Amino acid sequence: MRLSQSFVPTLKETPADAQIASHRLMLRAGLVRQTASGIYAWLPVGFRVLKKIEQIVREEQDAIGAQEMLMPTVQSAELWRQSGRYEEYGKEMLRIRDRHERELLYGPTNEEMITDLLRQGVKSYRDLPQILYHIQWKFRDEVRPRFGVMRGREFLMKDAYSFDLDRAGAVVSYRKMMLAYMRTFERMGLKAIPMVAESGPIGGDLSHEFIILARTGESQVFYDAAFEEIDYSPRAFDHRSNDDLARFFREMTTHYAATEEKHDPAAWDRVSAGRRREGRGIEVGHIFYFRTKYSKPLGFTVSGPDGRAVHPEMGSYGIGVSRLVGAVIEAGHDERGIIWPEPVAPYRLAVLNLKPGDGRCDSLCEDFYQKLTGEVLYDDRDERPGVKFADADLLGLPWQIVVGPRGAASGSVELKRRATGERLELSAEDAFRRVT
Ligand code: P5A
Repeated sequence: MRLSQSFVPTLKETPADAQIASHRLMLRAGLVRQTASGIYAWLPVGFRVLKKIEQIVREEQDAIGAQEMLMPTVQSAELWRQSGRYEEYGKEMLRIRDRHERELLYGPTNEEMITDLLRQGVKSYRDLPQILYHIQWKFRDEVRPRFGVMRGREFLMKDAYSFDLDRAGAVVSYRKMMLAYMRTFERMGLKAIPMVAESGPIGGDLSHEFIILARTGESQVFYDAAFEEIDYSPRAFDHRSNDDLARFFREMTTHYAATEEKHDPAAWDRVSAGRRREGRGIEVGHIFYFRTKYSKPLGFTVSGPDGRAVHPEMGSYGIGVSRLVGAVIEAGHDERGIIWPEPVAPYRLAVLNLKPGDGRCDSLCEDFYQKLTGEVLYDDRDERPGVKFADADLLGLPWQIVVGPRGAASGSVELKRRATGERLELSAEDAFRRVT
């Protein structure tokens, strides 16, 4: 992308109303703009990051056999009356009336809708298990939307739903999903820790929150250093073998980890002093096993092996896709700007042309741009070098290639690694080799 022809409205000043680093940086780097309280437009660079995160989430869901689909944002109140949540959800639900005075709502989650859809097509235990997911916008009328996209009113969620014949099956689905979550967050360069959670308005009897560590996180967390050592790569755990899944689940749940609400000082005392870790965290995912909480009131049954009707056992599994953009920035930035982990960076490298119009500079830059199209943000603007350096650090792409007239005359460029600040003077060919 050529910066001279793009809409990347960076800001020099720090926006006054943004309280945390990720919010400030997302506004300053031109990733998002607020259009109404807690509602954001994703500008081109921010949108690319959102899509990259979404794609990693999708690949890890597909890897455990979850099936992607898409449910609408607007739902009818009907099903929510049947589950009893229409009243229960309270003011957080955005209620809408259509021209015929029918009650609709902008979905805060989709348990009712997915249960209704499967009820219409799944009749026998042989059709189970099923895991379905979609990546769709949600609306929750939060009392105090804040921290930018981290607590928005409209936000993008990956929500998956599992249906099993019995408790044993549901537990397998739950464990598969937990393993998929660990891999998902790791691929984004994040260390996530599953913590036993309250299940809140989703309900249920088994629930974990996934917390990533960041200094500015909303909740205080306590955990055993053992989490830093667990290897949950496909090499270590196979998601198809029940033994592997059980072993993985044991590893993830026998070590102590808790948010401040659930913190148990007596259990904490039993973690050896050298292994105790404290920090602050951001909730990026939340999974629930709630048995027949929705299949029962919505009248969803399948015929079991003995011919009797059974309500499928369900779980639901959420990842805050748009929140993750903020969370990744909270976990990786410095005073100059964002430091993207490679897998979610909007582009792999920035090419800074310090003297557009200079024949050698232009041709070296064009060369990089042509060879790596799609992965290059090319700063070809007619701006001072200082502005380009500042914007490149602010935008935080993993690599910068700086092309100035002096080096260009002899075919050399400067390669900078954003994360470390390390710079190297190299021939254009060597620089190209290093970034690819
Ligand atoms: C699980 C999937 C659910 O809604 N139903 C379907 C279950 N869980 S949850 O914990 O309430 O939300 C899942 C994840 O969504 C993110 N999230 C938000 N992100 C941005 N702004 C918000 N206001 C917001 N609320 C929830 C979180 O990452 C949460 O873990």
